[in-house]
Amino acid sequence: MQINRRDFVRISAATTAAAAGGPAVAAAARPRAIEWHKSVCRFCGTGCGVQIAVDNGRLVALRGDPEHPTTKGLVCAKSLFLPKIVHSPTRLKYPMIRNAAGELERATWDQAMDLVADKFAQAIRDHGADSVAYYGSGQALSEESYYANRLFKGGIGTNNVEGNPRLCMASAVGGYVTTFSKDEPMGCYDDIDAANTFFLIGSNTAECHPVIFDRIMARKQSNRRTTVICVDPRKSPVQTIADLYLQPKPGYDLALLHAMAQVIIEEKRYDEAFVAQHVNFKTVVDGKPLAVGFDDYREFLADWTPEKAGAVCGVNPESIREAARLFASGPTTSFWTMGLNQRVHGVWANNLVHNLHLLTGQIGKPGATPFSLTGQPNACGGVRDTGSLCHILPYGRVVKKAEHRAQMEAIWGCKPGTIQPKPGLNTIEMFKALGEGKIKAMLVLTTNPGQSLPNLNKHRKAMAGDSFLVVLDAFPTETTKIADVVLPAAMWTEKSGVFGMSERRYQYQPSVVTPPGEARSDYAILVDFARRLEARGAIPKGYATGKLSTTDDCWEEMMQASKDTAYDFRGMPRERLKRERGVRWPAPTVDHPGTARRYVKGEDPLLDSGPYADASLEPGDVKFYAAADGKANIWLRPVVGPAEPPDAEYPFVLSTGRVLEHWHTGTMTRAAAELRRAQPEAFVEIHPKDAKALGIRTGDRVDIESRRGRSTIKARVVDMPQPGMVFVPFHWDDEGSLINEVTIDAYDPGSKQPEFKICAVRLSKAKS
Ligand SMILES: Nc1nc2c(c(=O)[nH]1)N[C@H]1C(S)=C(S)[C@@H](COP(=O)(O)OP(=O)(O)OC[C@H]3O[C@@H](n4cnc5c(=O)[nH]c(N)nc54)[C@H](O)[C@@H]3O)O[C@H]1N2
Ligand SMILES: Nc1nc2c(c(=O)[nH]1)N[C@H]1C(S)=C(S)[C@@H](COP(=O)(O)OP(=O)(O)OC[C@H]3O[C@@H](n4cnc5c(=O)[nH]c(N)nc54)[C@H](O)[C@@H]3O)O[C@H]1N2
Ligand code: SF4
Ligand SMILES: [Mo]
Repeated sequence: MQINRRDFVRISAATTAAAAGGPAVAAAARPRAIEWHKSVCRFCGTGCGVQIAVDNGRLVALRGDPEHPTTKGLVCAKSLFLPKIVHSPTRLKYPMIRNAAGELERATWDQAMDLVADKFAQAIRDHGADSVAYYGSGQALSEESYYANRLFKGGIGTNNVEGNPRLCMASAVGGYVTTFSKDEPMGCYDDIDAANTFFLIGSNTAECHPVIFDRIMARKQSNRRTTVICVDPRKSPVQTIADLYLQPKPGYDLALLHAMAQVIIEEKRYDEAFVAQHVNFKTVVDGKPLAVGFDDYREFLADWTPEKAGAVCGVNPESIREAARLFASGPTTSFWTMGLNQRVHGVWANNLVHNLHLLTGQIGKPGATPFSLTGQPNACGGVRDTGSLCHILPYGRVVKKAEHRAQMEAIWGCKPGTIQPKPGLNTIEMFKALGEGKIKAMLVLTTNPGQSLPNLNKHRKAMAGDSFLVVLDAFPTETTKIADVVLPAAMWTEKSGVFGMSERRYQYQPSVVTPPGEARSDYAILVDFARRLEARGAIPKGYATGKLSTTDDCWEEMMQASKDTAYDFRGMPRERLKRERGVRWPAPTVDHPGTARRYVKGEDPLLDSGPYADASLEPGDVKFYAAADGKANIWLRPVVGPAEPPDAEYPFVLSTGRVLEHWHTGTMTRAAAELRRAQPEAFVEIHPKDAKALGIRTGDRVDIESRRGRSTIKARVVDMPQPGMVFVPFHWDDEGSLINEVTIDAYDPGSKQPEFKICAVRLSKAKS
């Protein structure tokens, strides 16, 4: 079947809309032998409920699950090809060890695992616990991340636990924590059906969270008062449904957000009672937070009138005023993703969106919520909630607090003092340390840093160097190419466990087919690894399994670890999750239905009992209970531009991101011929004005060069990026086309998230 992209996008829209009906890819299915199972899409953080058909031990079809309470039978195109991807002939099937000639050679599991355990145990013995590291993923199951975190922090005794959510959600975490004192969105997808204003900033919702986008469109169709504001320097498909489109200069929308607040105050559109009751104002002086007042905020904003801000961010002042008015009228739901997070001021950008919600009281009521869309299927439940980053511990705890360490040591059954008080290395520092030989052994799981890290020339060298790199993946990748040991992993429905998506819903995915060749689940591999470390004395006796031999056992411990925390999900035993279409935490008891809106009395059970209970509240009252005084913070943040703005030598802004049909480094989606055909190769979008000046036409090969590296990629001349900006998706790995060799690894000092969205480049038509 030959389909071009236009057909493809049409088909995807149709399948998204119609998926509630019947099986969309059921042609191969013979009704007699088919069994249908409920499951979860393994791609984006929307977390769509799906049904999958198994025939003779193989996945043969996928359809949206019409019984799913919030995704309601909708799915997008990528998920329809999951059965094909899982059964792709290109899957990794056997363990492999790099031989003396530098080639990967098939090995037995015992050989490979003994080598891995020897190398880690030796590093720990000779160089200490901090000479080893774990680099995981928001696509691993919750139990996998929890177990790895437990093994490294509580077993080995190192906080060198990181993962790709550092590249993705760290600034959103920083934003929620600094504003509300706890991570994770408080709203839910139901809010879409009640919102009148959608503020979509730095999110290509149409291509990256298509089912959420469909739901926004459905709201717009059914309610004529609904307006969509889109803020993006590039005209992504979101802009096509926007009633108001603001196109700021890349990296300067902090000015725009302050100007909206300035208008809201100036025109008295703020919610005085809400602010008085629920908000503190804060600034930072000499590196320390300082409480200020509403008048200080008003004064601070005087520098950010729409005229002044417009001059900085390039948006016309009247549009800023209109955006502010629409925002204040509400109910307003904001969605944002990497356009705000992947910035050196990502945390501040997140704070400034929260500021607008707090100022206008657009929070804690139906349709009104600041909602950071999570990228990966399990960045929220799996990595943020389980605390699998270098500075945090499960369920809102942090390594710096002695009390939190002691709690986790008791739950994990490790010796007091095992968990280190100092955060480990963050992702960029960790790969730097690998290159410098300070990290001697690293385990990489369900992520492909050999393609997805910024400033790749530097970090690939580190990965390919003398240190020992072991990679668990389902497909060959740019990272397996340079690994010392490659372990074949079972993927998606070849294993069972939990995914937790953007709206705090934890969903169970059953194992329904067997993995190819000798592939094993990541959990089984981790447990095997831990047992071998135990045998070598690198972790205490009995720590490897304790009671955690299976993901089911692990889930039991995880539920208990959430007791008395703001995440309480003790009401979600396995049996319940197997039966229901997921449950949104908090859900402290099995009879609790789950929480649509956190921090709202009458909805959030934590306001009724437990450490955060408050009997003085009336139903509907809001309390940001994670803060000692129950209030949230409006931050007075400075406006600062990107780390590397364009200049005379490198006059263009390079921005990178995604397309509908592919997933990240493309290892999975390129395995489906239909997706590959729809978007076969890397491209760079260039504005027609710039293309004309450079003599470049669609189809020409273009050299894109930064201070760090060069890619050569085919041009698409389109009026999508603004003049002076080019856009490249990072899904392809053909020779010379790795765009991350060009990007910058400067990162936000708070969240440590790199600025994938902005760096300076020069462009020229390639010689050949
Ligand atoms: N099809 C598909 N869907 C996916 C993924 C995928 O790989 N493919 N990945 C998933 C993951 S992990 C993630 S993190 C999400 C990412 O989802 P998104 O963040 O929506 O996607 P991106 O394409 O990375 O970037 C979004 C937009 O940010 C804009 N942007 C760049 N600079 C700025 C700026 O300075 N200000 C503002 N306001 N906007 C800016 C870009 O122009 C771009 O349109 O998608 C998830 N969904
Ligand atoms: N230039 C640029 N770079 C970026 C970004 C950007 O916007 N621009 N975005 C960043 C963001 S937000 C993200 S989230 C990262 C994503 O970056 P990565 O996580 O590196 O990208 P993926 O392709 O999702 O890698 C997941 C890998 O896991 C494998 N896999 C799938 N299922 C399983 C499984 O069950 N077990 C195991 N062991 N392996 C499995 C897949 O084959 C794949 O190789 O990229 C970051 N890099
Ligand atoms: S929107 Fe995301 S979760 Fe839903 S089907 Fe598409 S890729 Fe999967
Ligand atoms: Mo992401």
